[in-house]
Amino acid sequence: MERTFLMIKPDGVQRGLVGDIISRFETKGFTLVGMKAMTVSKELAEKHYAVHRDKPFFGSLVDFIISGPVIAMVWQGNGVITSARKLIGATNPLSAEPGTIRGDYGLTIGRNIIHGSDALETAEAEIDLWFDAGELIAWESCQRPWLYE
Ligand code: DAT
Ligand code: MG
Repeated sequence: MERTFLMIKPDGVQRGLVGDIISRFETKGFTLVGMKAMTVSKELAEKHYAVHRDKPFFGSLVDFIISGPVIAMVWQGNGVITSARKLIGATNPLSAEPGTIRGDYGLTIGRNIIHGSDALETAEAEIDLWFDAGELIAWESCQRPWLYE
């Protein structure tokens, strides 16, 4: 089953949005298979955003991610990578549709509340980067027959 890496950024934690955000993925039908509250080291933040290292916003992005606790999560389900990106909304919250997390809660691109992996390869790499195998659980929701035919 497909898995993705989601991370509620420090602004989402500080603003008390953790419960609402988790609820959106839970009620969609996805399964939470790993979660931890943590502060992020500079090294981990730089690795996670390595693809952006030459961008002008890289330094402020890393400083933001290490500025307070985050909630790192792995979610599982049919089409979860693309679906989670849709539930999250466009990178710039002002362009994100109402009903999406960023569209409902954000105002600026540098405070856009949550990260979600953008493709199968990045999801696998990010799960490996953020979690040890022993931190992920294998389980099946009792809702499964009512979510999948
Ligand atoms: P996403 O988080 O939607 O995958 P991304 O991978 O293009 O977006 O960029 C990673 C993060 O970097 C993004 O969530 C916020 C920040 N960012 C992106 N573009 C930016 C910009 N033009 N100015 C400031 N921050 C930016
Ligand atoms: Mg991205």
